[in-house]
This record gives sequence, C-alpha cells and structure tokens, in this order.
Amino acid sequence: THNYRIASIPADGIGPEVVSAAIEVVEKLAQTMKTFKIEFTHIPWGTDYYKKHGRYVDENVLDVLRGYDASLFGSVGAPDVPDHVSLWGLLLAIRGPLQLYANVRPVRTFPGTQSPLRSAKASDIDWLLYAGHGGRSHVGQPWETATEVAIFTRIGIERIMRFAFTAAAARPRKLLTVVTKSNSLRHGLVLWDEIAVEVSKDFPTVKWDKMLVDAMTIRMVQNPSSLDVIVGTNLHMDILSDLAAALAGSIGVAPSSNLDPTRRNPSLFEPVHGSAFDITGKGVANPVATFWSAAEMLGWLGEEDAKELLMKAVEGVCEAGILTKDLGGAAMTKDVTKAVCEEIERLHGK
Ligand code: NAD
Ligand code: K
Ligand code: MN
Repeated sequence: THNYRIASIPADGIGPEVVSAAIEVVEKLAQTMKTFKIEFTHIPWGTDYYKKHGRYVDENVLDVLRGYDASLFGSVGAPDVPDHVSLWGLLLAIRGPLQLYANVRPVRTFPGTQSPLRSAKASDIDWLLYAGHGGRSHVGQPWETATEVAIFTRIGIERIMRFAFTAAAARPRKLLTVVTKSNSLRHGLVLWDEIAVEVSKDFPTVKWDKMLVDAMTIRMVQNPSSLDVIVGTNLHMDILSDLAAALAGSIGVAPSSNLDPTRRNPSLFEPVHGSAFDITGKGVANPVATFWSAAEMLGWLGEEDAKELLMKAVEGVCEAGILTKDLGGAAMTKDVTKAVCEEIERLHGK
C-alpha cells in the first residue's frame, strides 16, 4: 500500500475549519478502505506567521513542499493585511515557482441542492496562470499612473491549451470553449486565439468554439448545458469560476486543483473560496469544497477508488439534506463532516 505524505496549509479565516474537516474525512477513508496510508503534516504559514516573521512562508518554501506528495491548502487573506500582500506572499509564492500552471476547477451540482444549473451536466473550467507585471510612477502626483501588464508567452499559452484540449477529448461530449477578449485586448489575446487554432489541429475529435468573456457570462446563465470544458486566462477564469460555482449552488462546494501536469513538482489542492471573514469561527463553513479538493488530490495521487468513495459519500449526505447554510440547510461544519465519515463507513460496508 502507498503511504502518502501531505503538507496541510490551512492558513487564514475559515481555512483551518475546512481543512481540519477534510483531514478527518480523508483519515476516515484511509482507515476504512485500508488500501492506502496518508499522513498530514501541519505547516503554519499564513497571516499569523507573517505577523511574527515578516513573511508568509519559509525562505526555503519550495524545498519544504518538494518533501511532500501534495499540499492541501485552505485560504489566505486577513482583514488587516492588504489582499495583494497576502495572496502574493503565500499562494502565488507557491504556484508560480512550482509551475502549477493548470488550475482545474470542476463545477457540478449535488443532489438535494438548488441551482439554475440543476439540469446541466457537470462542466470543467481549466485556467491559465499568467504573471502580472507592472509598475507605478509619479506616486501622489496628479499624473500618477499605474499599469498592470499581462505577459503572454507562446509556451505558457500552448501548454494550457493542450491541457484543455486533452481534458475535452477525454470527456464524453468532447466540447471545449476558448474564452477570449481579443476584440479589445488585441495583442496577448490574439496570440491566445492563434494558438488555439494551431493546437486544435492535433485534436480532431474535439468540437471547440471561441467566446468573448462578457458574452460568456450570458451563455453560462442562459445555456449552461452547451458548455463542457472551458479554458481562459487567470483573470477571466477567476471571475467565471465564481459565477459557475454560484450557478452550481454555492461557492462552498467549488474545488480546485493547481497541477504541474509534468509531475516534476507536487500539486496543490484547495477550495476556490477565500477566508470568508463574515462566517469565520462560527462553525458554519461548508466543508464540501475542501472534501472535493481532497478527493481530486487522491485521484491525482492514483487513488481513484478513494476519490470515488469520498464523492459518493458527499452526494449521499447532500441527498439526505445535511446541508450548511449556504446551501439552504442548518447543518454545522462538524455535522456534515460526521455525516460524511458515517456515510463512508456505510458505503464501504455494502
Ligand atoms: P470569500 O470566498 O472568502 O467569501 C465570499 C462569500 O462566500 C462570503 O459571503 C462567504 O461567507 C461565502 N463563503 C465562502 N466560502 C464559504 C464556505 N465554505 N461556506 C459557506 N460560505 C462561504 O471571498 P472574499 O470575501 O472576496 O475574500 C475574503 C478573503 O479571502 C480576502 O482576503 C481574499 O483575498 C481571500 N481569498 C483567498 C483565496 C485563496 O486563498 N485562494 C481565494 C479568494 C479569496
Ligand atoms: K482557497
Ligand atoms: Mn477567486
């Protein structure tokens, strides 16, 4: 049996609440199935760590993470630290250097929950991380200028495009929508469009189309079942994936994988949502997004059966109406966690 070592980085806000719930569920899975072993090591990076050490992560952050098979992350961001400081200090300090370039955000509805997308099939959103690069000059002057320049490289676009076409080719409907904004962004996004055409030639079975990001928001609401796999830039997909999550029921169920498809570096798994200051410490955070992220992690590590059992257990618990407030229920984080653990045992015993 495999013995996996996982870095647990719960960090800020509701991060520790949902990550500890996910660890409980995954440990239950390992004890029940006995087909794999898994050991979580707590890593204290986050805003408290920053206030103590003046930095969000260890200096040797990459060496630390390379000692694990994967990371399970919560959320970074606190009310008293500017968001760009916390985000670049922790999450983006990991994603870029580890080349976790494929950010995969599956979206689906769960039984027993309400959604405009209820009738639609599951869809995947895969997005590209680009490096923000810019500067400010003449600070405080009337002519103060700030620029935010997105850098698009052929290699960067091509690898995420290939990843998306490969994902689409593996799904039953084989549809891919390339999200763009090449009417107004006529350099980077035109290159993006050109590379989509080139890469598509290697994937004759995939039926693909192109969509401007603004029109895409309409299509997601009005014709969700016409979508299957979606690929776009970091900024566009960050926005569309929150919309997709809300359409699927709640941001509280949306998972994400930050993958290095070459498998040279350990990948990172986290819920799409952030620190959720408004509900921190109340015990009402929906842990499903982190359960699903942990399931994706198990699948990535090769434990497909464990992934499937965990997702079946989550479905069963939703169907039984054990839902947190964001999904219209009254269950607490710990109620959902306990119910998923019991469902794992029940399903495994069948
Ligand atoms: P958010 O995702 O934290 O919250 C948005 C809304 O969704 C809130 O009303 C919140 O209560 C609700 N929500 C989020 N997760 C939930 C869950 N599991 N269960 C129930 N309700 C949930 O977004 P925000 O308010 O824009 O950001 C708050 C902080 O989190 C900021 O500092 C931001 O930078 C940070 N953030 C971090 C990440 C990350 O670590 N990847 C992602 C997004 C935001
Ligand atoms: K997160
Ligand atoms: Mn986001």
